[in-house]
Amino acid sequence: MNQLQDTAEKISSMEIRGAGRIAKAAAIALRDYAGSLEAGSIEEFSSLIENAAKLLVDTRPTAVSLPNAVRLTSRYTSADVEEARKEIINNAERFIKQADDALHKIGEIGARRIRDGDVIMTHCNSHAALSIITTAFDQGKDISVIATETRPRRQGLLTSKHLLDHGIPTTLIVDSAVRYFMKEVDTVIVGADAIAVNGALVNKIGTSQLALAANEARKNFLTAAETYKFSPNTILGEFIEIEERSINEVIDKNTLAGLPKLKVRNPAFDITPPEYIDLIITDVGVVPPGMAYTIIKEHLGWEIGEMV
Ligand code: RUB
Repeated sequence: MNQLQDTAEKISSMEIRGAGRIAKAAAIALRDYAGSLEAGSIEEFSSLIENAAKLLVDTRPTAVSLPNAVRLTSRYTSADVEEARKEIINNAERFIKQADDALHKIGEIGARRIRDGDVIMTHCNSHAALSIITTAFDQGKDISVIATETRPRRQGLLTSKHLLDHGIPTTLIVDSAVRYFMKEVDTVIVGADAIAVNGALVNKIGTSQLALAANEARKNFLTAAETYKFSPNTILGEFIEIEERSINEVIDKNTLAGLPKLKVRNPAFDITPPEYIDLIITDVGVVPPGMAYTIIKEHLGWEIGEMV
C-alpha cells in the first residue's frame, strides 16, 4: 500500500480522526504524493493529483476541513510539472503551518472567555476546544472540566487523558448525564467538523443535546472552529452530509445475532442550529454565528464561480 492509500485508510478507520488532524494528514499526504509522483506531462500530473484528491476527500464525508485542505493544497497555476509539484508542496507547507498557528490563536482568543473558577463541559475530542481549555489553565485560571464519554467511539477518554496529563481536574460522564450536570457548568466548549453559511454547527453526535441543555440552563455555548472548517459549498445551497458509520461500532455482532429484527443506526455527527450558539471562536477572532458568510467570503479565498 502506498503512503497516500495508507493515509486514506487511516482516516476511514479513524486511526487519524478529528477535523483538524484529518485536514493536516490530507495535506501531508498530498505533499508527499506530489513530491514523488512520476508524470510525463502536466495532463498526466493533473489527473493523478485529481484522483489522489478524490481518494482523500471520499474517506469521510462530514468534516469540511478535509475538502478545504485538499482544495487549498492541490491548487496550482503552472503548466510545468516540476513547477506545479513545487506549488503543491508549498501549499501543503503553508496549510500545515496555518493550521498549527490557528490552534494557537484559538487558544489565546478563547481563553479570554474563561473565568477563574469556571467549570467547562466538553464533548468528544476537539483539539481546538482543548487548546482553549489548556491555555486558560496555563494562564493560572482555576478551572475544571466535565468530559462526555462520547459513544460509540468513546473519544471522551482521549479528552480526559489529555486534560489530566495537563494537570486539569476532569470528570468523565456518560452522554445521557449531560442535562443532569448542566447546573454545575459555566460554559460548554466544543469543536467543529463544519460550520454552514447560516452559522449552524456540525459536530460529533450529541453536540446538539449539549446545546439544548445549555440553552435551557442559560449557560454559554461556544464552538471552536478554525476558518478552514467553514463550508463554502453551503453558500451554493449544498447540505453537509452526515456520516453514518458501521453499526458494529454500536452493538457487537453476537448481540445483534440474537436480535435479528433490530434496526441499528449510527450517525456520527449532528447539527446544532445557530440560535443555540453564543459565539464561534475562530483564528481570526470571536464571531457570532451570523458572521459565517463573512468568514467564508473573506478567509477561504476562492470565488463562487470556481465552485459552481
Ligand atoms: C471528532 C469531532 C471533533 C471535531 C473537531 O469526530 O467531532 O469535535 O472534529 O475536532 P471524530 P478538532 O472523532 O468522528 O473524527 O478541533 O480536533 O479539529
